Amino acid sequence: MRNRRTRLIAAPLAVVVALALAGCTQAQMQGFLPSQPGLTNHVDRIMGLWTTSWIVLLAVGLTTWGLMIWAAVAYRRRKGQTGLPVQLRYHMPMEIFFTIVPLILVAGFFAFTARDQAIIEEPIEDPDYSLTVYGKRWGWDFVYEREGQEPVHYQSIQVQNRPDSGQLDASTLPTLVLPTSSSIEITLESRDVAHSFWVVDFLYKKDMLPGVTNHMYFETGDQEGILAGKCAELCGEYHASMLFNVELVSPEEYDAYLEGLEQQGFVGPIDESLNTNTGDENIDPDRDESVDTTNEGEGE
Ligand SMILES: [Cu+2]
Repeated sequence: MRNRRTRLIAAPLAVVVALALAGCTQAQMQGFLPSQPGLTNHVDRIMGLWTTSWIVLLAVGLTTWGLMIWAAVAYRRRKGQTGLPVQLRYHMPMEIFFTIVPLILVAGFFAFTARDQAIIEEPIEDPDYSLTVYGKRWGWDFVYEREGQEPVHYQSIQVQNRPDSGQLDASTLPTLVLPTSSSIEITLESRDVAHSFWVVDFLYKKDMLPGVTNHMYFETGDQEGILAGKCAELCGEYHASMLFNVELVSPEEYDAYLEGLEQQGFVGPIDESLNTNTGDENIDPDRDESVDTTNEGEGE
């Protein structure tokens, strides 16, 4: 009897699971995250953490909802019943169960998140390419380091709107060029207020804070293409148009792009001397001391 019932449940369940997995599109397999496997050395790991978490949470949710519905139906008030049903209290096995299981879940999520975060944040000692990105209201500066040569740079202004429609003019988006199949270190800085550097398909964003230097490290895959980037920290009136493109090109094209910047005269580091919020340690000692140098009352 028991075997038969198990088979009755197990067979259709196996069919459903097999069909669900076989029919999964790539978008479903990666939990609808906007990326492609292998785009960087981190995206597969991030997709794995995301989809596994969802599977565990859905299992918890289905079990909990199932038990709630079952309890409501099985222990409903029958005809002729009055008063309270038998009350269950201090049921130790059950209390231990609903204390331990959530603890295991939280500890598990924490452990896997901490493990993946540690791997993603691990610095690359000798990256193939290094660059610095400055966030500024409301654009981006890109400084490309070169071995044994002065860096070259690309300085953007704010994205423009089309005069006819008022819509954003995509042709004025700044473009960050990155080489494929390379290890890359990006140093993140802010020229004024808090911004956040987000390449959507990298499934990764990191704060750009005035006076703080952050880093991100990754290896690109061999896929070329254009990706969307944006500021992910509300930074003022035109935050929403603080967008950029990331163009993934072969290392040869990357070198040629840097060469082109040099020929246009964009040589030099455009460093923190261009910052508009320099912080106390950088204040020019010759400046007029009678001027209030604090930010108080600026309403930022
Ligand atoms: Cu911003």
